[in-house]
Amino acid sequence: MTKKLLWIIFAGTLLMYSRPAAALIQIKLGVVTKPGSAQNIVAEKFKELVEKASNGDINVQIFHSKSIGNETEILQQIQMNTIQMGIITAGPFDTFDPIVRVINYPFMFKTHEQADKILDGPLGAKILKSLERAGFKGLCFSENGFRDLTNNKHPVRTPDDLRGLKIRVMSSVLHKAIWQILGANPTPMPWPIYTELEQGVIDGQENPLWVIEVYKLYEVQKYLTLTHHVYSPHIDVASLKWWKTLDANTKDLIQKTIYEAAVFQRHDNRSKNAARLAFLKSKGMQIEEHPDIDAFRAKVAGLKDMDLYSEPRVQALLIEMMNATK
Ligand code: EAX
Repeated sequence: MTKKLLWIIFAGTLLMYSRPAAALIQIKLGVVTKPGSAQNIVAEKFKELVEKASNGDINVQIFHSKSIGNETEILQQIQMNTIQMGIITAGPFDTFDPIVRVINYPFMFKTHEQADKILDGPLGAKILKSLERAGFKGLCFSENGFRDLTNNKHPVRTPDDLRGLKIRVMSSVLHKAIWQILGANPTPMPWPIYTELEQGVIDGQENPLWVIEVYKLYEVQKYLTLTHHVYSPHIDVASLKWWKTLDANTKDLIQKTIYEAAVFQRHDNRSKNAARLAFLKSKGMQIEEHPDIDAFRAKVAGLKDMDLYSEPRVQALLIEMMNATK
């Protein structure tokens, strides 16, 4: 063996064992909400699991509380790979890929178990796969939960009670259409919206119970109606551009740990709902627990025939999903 070759082997061995302590893969992960939120619980659990499973080779830095922009802006940064991952509510995805409207179709999912079965199964996989055309690697679904309505004007039991109510909705064509067809006056706005509610720029909003508690919306909203009108998942995504640079083992590890974090968070969220309702009552919210859901459902029935579902692949998946969730 030549001296030179020996030297190369020696140097190579040295390099292998003297790897710097810094992580090999840095992941910047964006969520729009604050610590204690559903999205942050997924993010923190994922960080814990993936850093441990990779022995520190992967490091996750979480950006929360709008520190890198609203949800649409985070998604744009993920497309460009300036941010590698995000835990983002499905609503604002619908301008990037209309197929996401299928999972946000009102009254589609009846139970948490059904949502899990569909979203973790082949239909959910179709949606995750479709996101590649917009530059996202869809990894899995965690949850915001079933959305309920709050407002500060009067109790709401039927769609007739919505007339004239100014409701903040997510930046989503579908969510705006839902509240328009129900007879309210919807305004899309990015999250958060406490000040707008406080100042009366809007009368109400719709979100799962954890949001009303964590963001203290009970301070500025008197009436809560358990409409459960939309099951609202988060889509846990990576930048497709970035994803393509990873080796198979790293991809597996990320895929496995993000899913574990998602399942952990879904259960965590569901286990707290009864206590949240009691808490909101104790804070003086007036709660309509049994609104006329059939009337709400009848009002939104025409949505499936509207333009926002007209693209053939979107329409086809909508029908498939409706049949699977009957
Ligand atoms: O979790 O903008 C919204 O209403 C979303 O639900 C937000 O991510 C809060």
